[in-house]
Amino acid sequence: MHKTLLLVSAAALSLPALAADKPVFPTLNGQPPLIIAHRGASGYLPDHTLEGYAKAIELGADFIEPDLVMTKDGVLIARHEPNLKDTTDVARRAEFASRKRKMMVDGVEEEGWFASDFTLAEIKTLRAIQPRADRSKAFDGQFQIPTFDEILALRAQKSKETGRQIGVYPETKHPTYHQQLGLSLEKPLVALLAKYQLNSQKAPVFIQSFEAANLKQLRKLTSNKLVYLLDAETVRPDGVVERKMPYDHVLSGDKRSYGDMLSPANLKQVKTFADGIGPWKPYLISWQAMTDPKTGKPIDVNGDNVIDQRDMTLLEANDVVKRAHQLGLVVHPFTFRNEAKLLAANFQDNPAEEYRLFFTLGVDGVFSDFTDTAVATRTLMQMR
Ligand SMILES: [Ca+2]
Ligand SMILES: [Ca+2]
Repeated sequence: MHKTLLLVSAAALSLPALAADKPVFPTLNGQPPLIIAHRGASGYLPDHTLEGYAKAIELGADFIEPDLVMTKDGVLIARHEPNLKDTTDVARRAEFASRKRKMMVDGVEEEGWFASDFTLAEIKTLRAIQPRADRSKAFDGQFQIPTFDEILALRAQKSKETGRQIGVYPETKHPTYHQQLGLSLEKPLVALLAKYQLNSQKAPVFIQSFEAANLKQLRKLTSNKLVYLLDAETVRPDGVVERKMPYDHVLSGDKRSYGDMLSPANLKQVKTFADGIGPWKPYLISWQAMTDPKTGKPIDVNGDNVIDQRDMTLLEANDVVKRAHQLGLVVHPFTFRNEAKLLAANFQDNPAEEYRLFFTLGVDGVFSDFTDTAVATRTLMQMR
């Protein structure tokens, strides 16, 4: 066991060196990478609130990132899931007890309270709560659920106040599910962007989706830039990223997984309907566990009695960023977080090292829960 520990601490020191002859940020346009405030300032305040987005802007975010679902009366609101049970106080509201039910979301049965069963007026009586057990609950019950309209108004106001053009990076959540409910997200989304003069290719906007079919629909409705998100189930102990099927592919009988979409031929196809990709981090730099040769199970390398990211070591970066850039696609991986248990052994509990590695690789932006850490690391690298 001691030998294993020695091996890992040696590996932990081996982050790629910065080559002096290379640009600091080898992005597609040569500009520093964008800091995208994932769900607002979600490391500090409950996800998807006006207060959270305002805080992220204050911390220096280039873009704020609302996830969009729809109310019963057809209003776009910001929530990570159509199911309100984990991010609002709906479960504690006696007046809504009878709304609890089961629904199929992308082929998976869920129980809870669904946005599509509530009017906007009802949604406005709810308050946001922190969904992650390891983050502060101090702000639970204080903030309302914002509409996309309110978010765009905040963006306009903050752009004026700060003199920076704050970008907006809306995601269509479960677009097929919403279409099947008769609550399509696309046209209201495009109309609201137009209301705020953001409906052009040059506007500081990226629209993102986990469904290629949805991006193809959007391409016909808008000239805004589009980003194809690539999810996965997990990373196996040997570093292979586990297959996950996009729901639109499941419905159309397309056998390609998200990972398959990164092959040279498929990435060329992605370029026909998107301006960029938003891959889960291991699609660019994977990691592996040290395994027990007898059981094949991961070993608790740092000896803290839990197996987590700190027991994983990074593999070499692959060529996805390079190939995407050759096609003219930007690359915005997700999600960067400060918590030590979410950082591979190589980063030695320092989230700045993770940003540094991905910025050096040439990513064009990062989805971050901690805008301040991302901005600070980018600033330090610029001063090199
Ligand atoms: Ca999102
Ligand atoms: Ca451990």
